[in-house]
Amino acid sequence: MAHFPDNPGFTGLMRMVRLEADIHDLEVEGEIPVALDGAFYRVHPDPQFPPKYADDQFFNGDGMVSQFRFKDGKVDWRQRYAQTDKWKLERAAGKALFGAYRNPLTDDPSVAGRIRGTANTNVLVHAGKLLAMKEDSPCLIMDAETLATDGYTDFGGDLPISAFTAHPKIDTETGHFCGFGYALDGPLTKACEYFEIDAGGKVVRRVPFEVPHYTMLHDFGITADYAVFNVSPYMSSWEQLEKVEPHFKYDPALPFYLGVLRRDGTAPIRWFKAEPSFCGCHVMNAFQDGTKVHFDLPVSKNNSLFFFPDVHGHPFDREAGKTYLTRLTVDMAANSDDLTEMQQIGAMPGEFPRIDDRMAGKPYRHGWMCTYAFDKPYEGPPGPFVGVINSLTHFDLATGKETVWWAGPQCGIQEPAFIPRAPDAPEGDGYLVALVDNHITNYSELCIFEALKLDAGPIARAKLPVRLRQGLHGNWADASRFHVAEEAE
Ligand code: V55
Ligand code: FE
Repeated sequence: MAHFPDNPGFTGLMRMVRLEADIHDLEVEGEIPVALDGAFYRVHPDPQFPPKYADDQFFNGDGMVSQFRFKDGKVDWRQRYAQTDKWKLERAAGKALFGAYRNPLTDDPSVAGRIRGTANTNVLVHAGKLLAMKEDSPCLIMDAETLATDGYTDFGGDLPISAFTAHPKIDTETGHFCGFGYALDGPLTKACEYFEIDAGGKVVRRVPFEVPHYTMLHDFGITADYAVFNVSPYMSSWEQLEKVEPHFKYDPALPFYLGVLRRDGTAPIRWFKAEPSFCGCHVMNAFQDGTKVHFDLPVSKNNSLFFFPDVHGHPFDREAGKTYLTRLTVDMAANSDDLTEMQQIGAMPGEFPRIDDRMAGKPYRHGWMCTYAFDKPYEGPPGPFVGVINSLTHFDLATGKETVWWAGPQCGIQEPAFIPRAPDAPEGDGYLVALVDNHITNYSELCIFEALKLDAGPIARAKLPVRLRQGLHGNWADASRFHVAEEAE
């Protein structure tokens, strides 16, 4: 009997979905662009079994991957669990064996040393495979068409690391997949590695480095020459893991750091420091301008993730936790390692920043985020993520213009993704897709917008007969990328 905890983490708007299904030809309102041939993939945490701890973190749920397959103006939907080693071991046992989020001290002895990953954070197609990622574990491989799980990979032995980021970047100049791993000498260690995997799936670069202290190294940015890492003042300790407290806590007394590493590994990483610190998590983009490195991300004065509590016990400060798009700039020619140049570049607060991914690492103009239109009414039930993530905003960084679409009083929005109109279309010329969840009717729909005309509303809505759980990240892949191109004979 699956008795899930009777608390707001698992009931109401946070109720599990646990549904693996196929729907051929979703109901559509409006017109799906006929030329689109590919799939939008996204993932949400969705515990297969009741957790061992009733207060378990949302981030600990098993990865549930959704695929929206676009072809000939139709959309098919498929949803499958990422069958991690954890998922298989627990399926065989009929119950949870792994304990609290990122806390191996809480696991059943029968799974000691097994990979704890949930593959619940991001899904992206590279080298003909769907990669399902969780930053504490190796990379899980799935079939881009069927969503069948292949298993964890170490890339033919070329990347034997214990952890693989969930926020890779594709450098469109080289076709390289750029990523990193952290805590590579074991839980809470400072050892990290930057790596690149070419378009054929071969590991071509490995550059070790260390963080100033163990932290949540969640996202990063690339530029033509550099990999750039943001360290917000999140920390952990064996003491808090022994007490089964949250894995991460926020210590405002720690500095904020920006680490700049040459992608070719020819110089040690350089850490720029800002005090007093601030908080940033997801990265919109980074780029170089001469010796300067610009790094754009939503930033708040204090902790923005309420479920990672303040280390000194201060209550969560909603106002200081509001994130605004901000440009951090460092000069690689400067002698000082102080990070002092910081400019707010967006007015709407929000998170889940995206770009036209072809612009990763380059000077760019267009960005999109989920935003918080606090002046709008909300009719849904209360819940941890609710009544807040209610709009999508396009940021034109050349003109400063912001264009907002509000999803209405009943709805929440999940992270968008950009789809170019054609492979060679100019930056921003294409579509934005985002899941819109109705908290009253309990249905989700995938909304498709003209990316530069959000205020016109969706041009099409592909409708699900269920509401998906709040998710994390996802990406579009053209059908030509579902398999590696055959070598010409
Ligand atoms: C994040 C998400 C995670 C995680 C660590 O958004 C950080 C940040 C979904 O899992 O494990
Ligand atoms: Fe993330």
